[in-house]
Amino acid sequence: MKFLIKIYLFVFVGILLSMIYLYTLLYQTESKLNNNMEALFLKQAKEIASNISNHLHEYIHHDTYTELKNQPQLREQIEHSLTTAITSNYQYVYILYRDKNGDFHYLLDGSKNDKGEFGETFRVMSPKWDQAYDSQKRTIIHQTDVDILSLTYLQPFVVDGKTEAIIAIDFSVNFPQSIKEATKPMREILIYIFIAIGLLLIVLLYQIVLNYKIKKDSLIDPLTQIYNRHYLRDFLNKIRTNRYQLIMLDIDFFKKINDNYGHDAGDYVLKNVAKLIKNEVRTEDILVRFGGEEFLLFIKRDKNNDKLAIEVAQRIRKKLEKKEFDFNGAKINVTVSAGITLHLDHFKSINDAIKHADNMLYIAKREGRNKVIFIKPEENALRRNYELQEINDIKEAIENKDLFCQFQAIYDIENNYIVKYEALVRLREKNKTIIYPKEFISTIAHTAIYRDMTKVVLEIVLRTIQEKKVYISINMNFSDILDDSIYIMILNALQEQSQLAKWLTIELLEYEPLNENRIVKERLFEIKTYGVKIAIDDFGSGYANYDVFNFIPVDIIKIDASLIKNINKTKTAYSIVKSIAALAEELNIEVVAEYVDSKEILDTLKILNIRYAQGFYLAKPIREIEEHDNTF
Ligand code: GH3
Ligand code: MG
Ligand code: MG
Repeated sequence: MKFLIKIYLFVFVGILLSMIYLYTLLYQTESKLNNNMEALFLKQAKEIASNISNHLHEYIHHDTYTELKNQPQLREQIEHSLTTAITSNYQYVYILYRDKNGDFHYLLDGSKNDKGEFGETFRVMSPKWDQAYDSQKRTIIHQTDVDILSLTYLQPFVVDGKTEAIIAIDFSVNFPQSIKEATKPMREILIYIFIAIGLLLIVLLYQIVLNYKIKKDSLIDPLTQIYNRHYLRDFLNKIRTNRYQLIMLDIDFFKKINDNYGHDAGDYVLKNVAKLIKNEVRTEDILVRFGGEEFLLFIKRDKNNDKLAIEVAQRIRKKLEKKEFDFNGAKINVTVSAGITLHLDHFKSINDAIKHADNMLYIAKREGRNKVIFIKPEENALRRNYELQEINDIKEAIENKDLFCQFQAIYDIENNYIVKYEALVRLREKNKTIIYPKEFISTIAHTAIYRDMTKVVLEIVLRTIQEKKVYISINMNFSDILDDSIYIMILNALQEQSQLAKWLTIELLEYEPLNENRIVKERLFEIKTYGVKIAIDDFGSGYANYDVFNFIPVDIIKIDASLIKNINKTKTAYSIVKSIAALAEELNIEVVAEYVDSKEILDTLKILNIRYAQGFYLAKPIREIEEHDNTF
């Protein structure tokens, strides 16, 4: 773009200069021609005047005026010779004298028309007449008409050192005008060319501005009016990475704003968050809308402050935390999480540096959101690197389909047969070791990876039900149910394969008293209408929260491992299990005991009339379920 403007300026200045040059050239030619003409006239005039002067000297001896006055024939004779000098260009040739009063009078006049008579007064207009008379020097008087070259040549006639008269020759020719007329077409062509080029340049300039604007618009996000990803690509090609620090910002729980207040409110918040961020940074910092509600901020390095990006991110975080957005009366609060890359040049590529900021952002999300995370060069480096490595490995494993399920049988211990399996997610690492969920779930909780994982497990479970015709339990938590994409995936699967529904149980892993109870409740009821069963996992851990029965349509409760483990050891555990079993019977809810790892525990459960159990004593998780002859 700048290059185009340079060329444009270059052409513009070039044309302007050449026009000025052509114009001066024309002007110079004109005045040169005029000067030449003038020189020619002066040469001729000088000759004529000298001839007349010589002629006069032949007849005049002392007093010119008196001698001429007394000799009319002499006057006639000399006047005749003056007349011979008259041509169309030299229309007036005459001789004047000055009287005592300083007035000029005709002595002789060779003119054909308007002839001045002897003694007739001649009113001089220029002081040069007197100068010529007094100085006895040849003098030229220029007339000022621009179109006609008009000069008067004066030559004093001196007898015995005294100025007796002055010979005057008028030259007039409309030469300048003829030149002007001759050059007129050229002048006009020049003007036309100038106008044409001017118009062309205006059109060109308009095009350039238009192009520039279109290009600029295509680089600006229409909603937030900040740069978009197209710009980012250009920008990344241009920058020297060591000049910047990088902040990746993401609005926390933004989806809830859309869900609770509508998409317009979401847009409004997004726009104003962008504005707020923009106000917190300098003009040399670059803000890009990286994704839906994710921003990339390139902070120009400050040599004296290595932590500038951290300070800026914290400032933005705090400002946003305090800010309340008012959308049509709704008061909306948001927070942001930020991940930072302080040293872009420590990475192989700018993309790696961005990925690093993204990983930091994941950590900020996982550690509770409304946080700014960067690698502290000192003590935290090892831990963070380890976690990052982990996140990346998990991400990679999911992408490579190295995620799989093991299935643990749930027995009917009264009748001693398998009623169901619980799907347990596993990760196979690069070195083929198997990783268990408790080792990685907390690392990826609240990240997109977690969501992807849930989806993969759901697919595996549905496929296994289809293939093996067995009842399977899948683990989910509230946030899975609240996640639109997971919820929609469940509904789609149930609608497409409604015969699968009754084979599926959803085990809700955690009971969080969230504000979204209403949404979870509605969604669970909806899922249940297809025939899916709902189980409460780890029931009785901590304090059994009976409130759960008020809003979740519970079919099954799974008694927490800590109670089962201690069932034969402490009276409390035994009593709690017993009361849970009684409660379940009262509410017509099935009970499953987890973690049954001995015959003693199994026997106690039987005594307590608990019908279903699961644990190492009964069966370990297996990779493949044998095909059952159950029919759909
Ligand atoms: P987290 O704290 O983990 O970042 O949760 P979140 O809900 O903010 O993140 P998530 O990525 O789950 O959801 C982002 C949502 O932003 C999903 C999408 O519908 C919404 N979104 C993306 N672009 C726009 C937009 O231009 N306008 C509005 N109103 N919403 C948008
Ligand atoms: Mg977000
Ligand atoms: Mg997001």
